[in-house]
Amino acid sequence: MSAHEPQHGESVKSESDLRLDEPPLYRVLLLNDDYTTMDFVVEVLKHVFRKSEEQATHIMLNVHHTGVGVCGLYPFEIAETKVDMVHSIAREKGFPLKCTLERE
Ligand code: TYC
Repeated sequence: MSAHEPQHGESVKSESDLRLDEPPLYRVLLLNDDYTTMDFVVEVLKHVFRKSEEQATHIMLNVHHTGVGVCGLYPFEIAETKVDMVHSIAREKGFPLKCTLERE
């Protein structure tokens, strides 16, 4: 009997077994640029990524200072949709704001 086997008939899954039940997650990364306004980035983080004003401001300033920042972790199709939403609303307002995906 392995160390991971339950003792009294109950079913216990190891962390690696649990991972098999879940979809892989993707980080949505926001990239800095010199033209998009800080206010617009905060609005995007609030509306597309459901961040509070405080969280959104924190993420925006992190991107502004380091060049890149994490907006959230999502299954692939949701992450991809959010990237498309950011590009679409930024283009609408004439901002070059860019967003990318990265496997967790
Ligand atoms: N660097 C921009 C400015 O000074 C602000 C900014 C922050 C732009 C985050 C993009 O993802 C970004 N207006």
